Amino acid sequence: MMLAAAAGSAGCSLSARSKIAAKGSETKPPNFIIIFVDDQGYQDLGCYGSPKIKTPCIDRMAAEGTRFTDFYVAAPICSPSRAALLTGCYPSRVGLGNWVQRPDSRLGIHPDEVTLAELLRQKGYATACIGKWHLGFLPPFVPTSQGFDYYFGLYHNLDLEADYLTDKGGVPILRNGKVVKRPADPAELTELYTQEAVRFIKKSKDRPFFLYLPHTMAHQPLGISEKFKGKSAGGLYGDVIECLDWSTGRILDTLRQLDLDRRTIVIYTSDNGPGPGASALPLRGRKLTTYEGGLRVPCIAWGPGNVAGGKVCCEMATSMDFYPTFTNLAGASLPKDRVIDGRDIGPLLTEPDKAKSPHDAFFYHGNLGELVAVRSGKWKLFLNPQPALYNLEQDIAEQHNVVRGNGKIVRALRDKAIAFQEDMRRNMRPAGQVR
Ligand SMILES: [Ca+2]
Repeated sequence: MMLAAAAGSAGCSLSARSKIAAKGSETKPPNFIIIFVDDQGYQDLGCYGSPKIKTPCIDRMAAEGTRFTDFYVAAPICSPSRAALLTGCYPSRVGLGNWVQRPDSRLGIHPDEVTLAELLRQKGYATACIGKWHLGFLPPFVPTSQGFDYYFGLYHNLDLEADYLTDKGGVPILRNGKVVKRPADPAELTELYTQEAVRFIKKSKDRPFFLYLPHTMAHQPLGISEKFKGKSAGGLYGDVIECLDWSTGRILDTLRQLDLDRRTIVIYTSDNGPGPGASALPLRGRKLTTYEGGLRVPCIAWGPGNVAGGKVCCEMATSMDFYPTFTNLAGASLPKDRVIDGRDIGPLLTEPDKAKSPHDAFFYHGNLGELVAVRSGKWKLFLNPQPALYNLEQDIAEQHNVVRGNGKIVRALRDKAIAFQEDMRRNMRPAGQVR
């Protein structure tokens, strides 16, 4: 068993509490909620072994659901990771591998891409994005142009980007494109988003819905309200995570109160690894790197009756997989005229003990979209500047380069990378661009 799988709290090793049952999921397709926090470290939840930060609501979510140890996002940086989640593709596939969408960016997801929100909306889902968008702010690229009926939040980051916008009054909070407040205060955002999310769930309770909740926290600059300030042993960052835990608990409680818990699948994960002050232990590296700490993130799937309870899944899965998985669960059809990199991980959600990863390989891209490494099974090969091979099963912290004596494995992994690049060259699509 991998170290991370053993590092959980007692709650995470509970035996299955809820047997898989079709009940409640027969008549209507399930609702989907993706809670996509920002820059959270692999270890920064109780159920992933945090020594200081307390997350009882998320730990309970893990105890009632399935916790992934080998879950990857498609980029170690915000915007490409979000593009991958919503298109089911590696960021380079859709022309968005390069850094983030800054306030001077003219790019966004191409209107010809069919986002997860668009696919679900075609099946009658109510769709909302509440939180940090970061995928372009020009009219064709905003959430309400990309399949979301409703949007509340920030198009931008609050760090350096705020400087670009200072002379305009800073980064605004928007509701469907209209300014609600300017500038946004990081201390208020988690609670505001939560309030909006609960309102959307209540309003949409009688129809299938998709809620995408990309929190602005825990990205710098951190902020926290008086209610949560100084509560965590993990400092300001700990306070921020404990507030995200509270928020997640509010959402799960709302689902239970409305009797939607058996009809809803909730995902909790992060867009990339941690920034300064957070921990990806036992992984090496952090945000912006292609060590495990940059792209391997916590991920919990919850949905009594739809997701196995009390399980830890050590199979490889990715954020691109929700696109085909949720599309299939909703009875919608995937676009057939293009490559989709995500795979249906439905079996990992329902039978994590038996099912195998649908991925032969995962490809690690850097923050400028460059292909850096490939993983297949337990082996990870860095391709440049010279090959470095790690056995992640024995060496989760990537400390021992075992490239010597493993020429056959190195060649096999390199072949996969070359084939992937060839395919990418043939089947990549442009970003949307406003000139
Ligand atoms: Ca991020």
